[in-house]
Amino acid sequence: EGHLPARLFTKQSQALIYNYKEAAVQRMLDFDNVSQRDTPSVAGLIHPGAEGGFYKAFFGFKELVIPVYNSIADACESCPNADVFLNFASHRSAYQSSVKALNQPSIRTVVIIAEGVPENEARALIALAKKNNKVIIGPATVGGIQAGAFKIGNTAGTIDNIMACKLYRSGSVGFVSKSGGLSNEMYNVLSKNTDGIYEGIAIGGDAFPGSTLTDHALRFEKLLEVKMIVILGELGGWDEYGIVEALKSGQITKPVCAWVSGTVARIFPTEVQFGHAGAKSGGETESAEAKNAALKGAGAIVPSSFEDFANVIADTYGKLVAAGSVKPVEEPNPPELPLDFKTAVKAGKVRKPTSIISTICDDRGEELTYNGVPISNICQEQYNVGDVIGLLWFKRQLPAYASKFIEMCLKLTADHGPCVSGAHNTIVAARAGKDLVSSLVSGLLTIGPRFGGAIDDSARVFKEAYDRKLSPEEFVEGMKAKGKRIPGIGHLIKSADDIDKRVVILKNYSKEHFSSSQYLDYALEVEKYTLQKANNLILNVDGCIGVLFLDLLHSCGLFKKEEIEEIVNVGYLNGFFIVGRSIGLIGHALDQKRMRQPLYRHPWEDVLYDV
Ligand code: Q5B
Repeated sequence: EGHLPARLFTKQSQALIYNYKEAAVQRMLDFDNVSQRDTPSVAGLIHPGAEGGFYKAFFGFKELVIPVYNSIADACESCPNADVFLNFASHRSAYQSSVKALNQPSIRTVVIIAEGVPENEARALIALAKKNNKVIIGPATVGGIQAGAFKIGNTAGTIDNIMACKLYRSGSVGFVSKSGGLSNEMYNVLSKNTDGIYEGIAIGGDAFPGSTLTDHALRFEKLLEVKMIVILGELGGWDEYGIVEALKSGQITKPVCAWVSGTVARIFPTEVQFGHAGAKSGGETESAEAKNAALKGAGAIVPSSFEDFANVIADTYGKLVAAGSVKPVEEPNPPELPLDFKTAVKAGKVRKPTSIISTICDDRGEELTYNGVPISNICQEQYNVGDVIGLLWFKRQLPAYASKFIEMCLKLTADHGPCVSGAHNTIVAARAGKDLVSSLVSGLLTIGPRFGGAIDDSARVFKEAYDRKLSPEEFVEGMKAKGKRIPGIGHLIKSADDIDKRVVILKNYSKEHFSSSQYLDYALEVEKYTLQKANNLILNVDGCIGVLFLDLLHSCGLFKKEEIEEIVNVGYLNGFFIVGRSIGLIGHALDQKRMRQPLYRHPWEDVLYDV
């Protein structure tokens, strides 16, 4: 004991954080800000196994980019100024990572947060630290803080607590405790009864702490800024007797206020294990009473109970002030820390226009809803894909025959062989080694005015022509005069002689279930006219879906006139071909990949070279 350097931290100290916790990083940086540090106390983060990169956090109002390293050695080499290693590894891996850190020349202090580090490993780490001249704080610790200079991880809790306890500026008390939780309480007590702490350390509650109460009390004795020492011990172990010896031998001369908690243990008839691994009521000498008595006997100022601790501290501090040993602190004006946006929103302190409006689903509650219908209802009540499309596209519950019609459209357009534009593109992309989504998208991109994808346009033109009461001849010749083809008319292989079965199925279904067929009837009159020109100018599958949907929208009684206009103008209906054909395109991509098909090259003889 007594081998630790007096000064562990300064206002320039920097840490590397292993297995970093985002909240702890931000709390350290917020502390830096209110302490008016010029440099952030976090030099780098270590995320073992990650690819490296950067992590963004706030340093005051500004965002800071902190490098992330994938090994301790890399981090230490890149950040030679960082001499504190803050280890957030679990109790399972704290040993290995701490050994690596203790072997780094640039690291001086290793803080081990994990609780439950095996005692043999803790002892091995202590031996290694001694050998390499390093300092360990922990295991099972929250860390420590040098007021206004450097804070370890979550020590002292939230920024509100730091402000309330004035930890952003230096006081004159050196405080050391076993418990991290109680150290937060003591920062409060000390801020009210003294000018606050110079430094506070929680050594951790294990039976074998990396540094002891005595180690830190001896450091405080050497630090000129520390005028009095406050110690909060606990039952179990003999650490407090080191302080007794140091007081007796004159190694500690500064006033020491001490309290050993755990006096309650005497009311239990048998040995009691308290929260900390080291807090065990063992033999008589390990009891809180015995240790308090020994400390008092050696000259420490010991209260009669924990409740009286604050009075004892205030009294001791008052005497130092009266003797002129402590000069009143000049209160700095710490910068106000901006509220985090999320915190401010939660507290109802800010308002901000939203960037996105969504009216179709809500994923914020316990259960996702599609247009207000919980997904469990969708499954339990046997909603089909057509019903889901009804909720998410049309924002209403469609009648069963309509949902079934949508499903038929999806099934009938799912595929039309490998030779059509979409499938061909998908096959070529898959054979070029592209992934599933690229192959799918390559096929989907052909959907448009010529290849399937003429549904919306056909609904638009047939609706306009019918609503304007154009005769089929006027409509067809009018389009021709404008140099336009009629969307939904014509097919490359299907004709009046080789009818498209898909169209037949859709027409039959509509006859059976739809209460009106005005647009279909009109389209069939148009078809009669175009078939006079060429027998492939049939009402094709796109055209048929387009006009049937017009009939459905008009006859189901769920849509107003303006809503139908909007559906047609916005262009909902190609969605059926896109969703349906995606099924087939995925099938083609998988088919090619399954058969390990090589790169496709179109044959020369199939190209007319006319250069
Ligand atoms: N003529 C589909 O053309 C095709 C006319 C027309 C008036 C028309 C053509 C067209 C509109 C777009 C459309 C969806 C390119 C089709 C689909 C999905 C698919 C595919 C599959 C699947 C076929 C010959 C004469 C010319 C033209 C005239 C042609 N179309 N007149 N309105 N619409 N349709 N697309 O056969 O006087 O000689 O100059 O663009 O609805 O893609 O299975 O393959 O599931 O994957 O090459 O079913 O109709 O006709 O260019 O030789 O023209 O007919 O003006 O007259 P063709 P062309 P003229 S469903």
